[in-house]
Amino acid sequence: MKRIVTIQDISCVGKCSLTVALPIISAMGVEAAIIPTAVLSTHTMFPEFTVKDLTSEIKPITAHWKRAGFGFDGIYTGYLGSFEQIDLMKELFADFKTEDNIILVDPAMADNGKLYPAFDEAYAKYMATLCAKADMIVPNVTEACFMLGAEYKESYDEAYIKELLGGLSALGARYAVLTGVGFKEGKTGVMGYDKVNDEYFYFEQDKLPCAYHGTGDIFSSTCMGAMTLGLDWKKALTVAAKYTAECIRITFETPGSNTYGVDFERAVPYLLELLK
Ligand code: PXL
Repeated sequence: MKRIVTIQDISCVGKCSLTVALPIISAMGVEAAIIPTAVLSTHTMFPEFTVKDLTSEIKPITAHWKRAGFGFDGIYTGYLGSFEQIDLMKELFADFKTEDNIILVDPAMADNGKLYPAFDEAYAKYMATLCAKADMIVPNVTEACFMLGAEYKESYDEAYIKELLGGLSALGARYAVLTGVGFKEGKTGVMGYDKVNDEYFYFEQDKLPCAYHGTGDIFSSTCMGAMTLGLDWKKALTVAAKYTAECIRITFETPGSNTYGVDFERAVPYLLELLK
């Protein structure tokens, strides 16, 4: 069985980071080892939340894993909390990267033109140095702009997106992927660039008139699972985008659904269909 390790926070209520990565990756038939970087009562989009930082546990955990000889087919980082945690992830990559495994970095830290409450521009620039060490990176347009110091635009053309992809790709990862990319009214999608084959890929879907937190984490978790299962990168992006869209659709169409995260649980059968 394939095994990945994912390193991000646990937001106890909120359906993001580890509480979506674990169930999704497990449902895909991939073992998910975790390192929780912090425990929060909810994600940081709630008006109030508690945080217990777990940075001091990271090194002891990875040191034990090294002694035990554990290896991983995938390494996936999401929301992190500090410069120190970014540095620890660089060490973890150096310790557990092999020729065959894949490192996916989701620089989860911003959306809709704004950084999340816990972060500033210096953090975003530092996150770019972690992206440099990945095989695949999956920022949204906001995160890409903060990392590259580029102007954030709400409406744009393909040239703008390709320029951002060029900047991201120059950081180092083979696959640079931008999520939430729409060129037409009512459409959204994902666009990626594979620098080894000098190839772009765009997959577009209908955009629903709603937005939820945690959808980026659903996309990256699915993408990590699919890449680990050996799907071609374009197929992995397509599966991840379709599943994310279905989670959003199910949530949007159910009166009374929570707004803090999507009902990804109810779309798991659809995800498994996509993998057949
Ligand atoms: O990637 C979403 C996310 C994860 N973890 C925490 C968050 C958020 C988004 O706000 O606050 C703690």
